[in-house]
Amino acid sequence: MASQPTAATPPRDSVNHGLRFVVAWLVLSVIATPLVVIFVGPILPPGNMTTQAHEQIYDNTWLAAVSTPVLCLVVVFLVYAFVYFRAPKGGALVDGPPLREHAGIQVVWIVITSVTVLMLAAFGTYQLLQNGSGGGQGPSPVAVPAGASHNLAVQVIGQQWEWTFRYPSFGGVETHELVLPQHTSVTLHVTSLDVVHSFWAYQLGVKADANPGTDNVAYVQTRGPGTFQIRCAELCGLFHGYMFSTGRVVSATQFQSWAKTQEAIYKTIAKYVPPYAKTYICPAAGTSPTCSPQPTLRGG
Ligand SMILES: [Cu+2]
Repeated sequence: MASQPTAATPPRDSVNHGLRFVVAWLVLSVIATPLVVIFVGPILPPGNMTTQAHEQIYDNTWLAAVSTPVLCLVVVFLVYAFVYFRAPKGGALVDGPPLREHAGIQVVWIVITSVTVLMLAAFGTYQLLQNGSGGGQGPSPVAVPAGASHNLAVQVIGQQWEWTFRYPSFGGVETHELVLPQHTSVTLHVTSLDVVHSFWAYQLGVKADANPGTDNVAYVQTRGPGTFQIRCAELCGLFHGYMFSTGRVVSATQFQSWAKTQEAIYKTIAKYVPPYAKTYICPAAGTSPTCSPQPTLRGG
């Protein structure tokens, strides 16, 4: 039904605001998106210490690129509304014409947002399946990189409130520093002695929950050399905020030399430490063949 202009519903002006808005949004998006990819992409987190972290930067760059037009939409809408739909100075505050449903806009909106979300979900799943993307996959990983059975294994043990690292291929040596050789495929076995922690090695691009009685596996391929930050990312008690340390990615020669030194130091205390096992707390006696129940020897 054609509406007649009344005092309550002022006549529509001749300007096609919709078209002008869409053109302004498209122009800004076409300019802003490549600038974000070129200048913001390289400084996005988490870092370049592993292939997985490097790929996460790539993923984050994609996310930033896809969300740039959305940000432009909001900015253009705000600026356009401020400029063109302000109440005239000194004029009466008059409400605009009522908004009615518009099937075309609704369909376009649903299609664009659905395609965007589904595309990102498919992209994320593909990336995840390539090499695990640095995430903890539990005791039976699905996304296993090629040749993972030859990886350097390192166990990450969380307890209130520190991290310990064990190297089963170096006599089960325990250290308080995580040192990894450059250009090496590493399998991280993350577990806990008490409550739930989360092993977050920022520049390695690794985040894996440390659950008592669980061997949570994550894969990384180191790059480096350099240092990386380790934090607990799961509230685990009073001193959770102090549960952090620094790790290093070093050359293969430096790693061998460091590991041999640690092994020599460790020999004197090895008899007091439980033998290397995938977990140190059994969920229930005899339910797991890899579980070696130990009394709570470590850390008192
Ligand atoms: Cu914590």
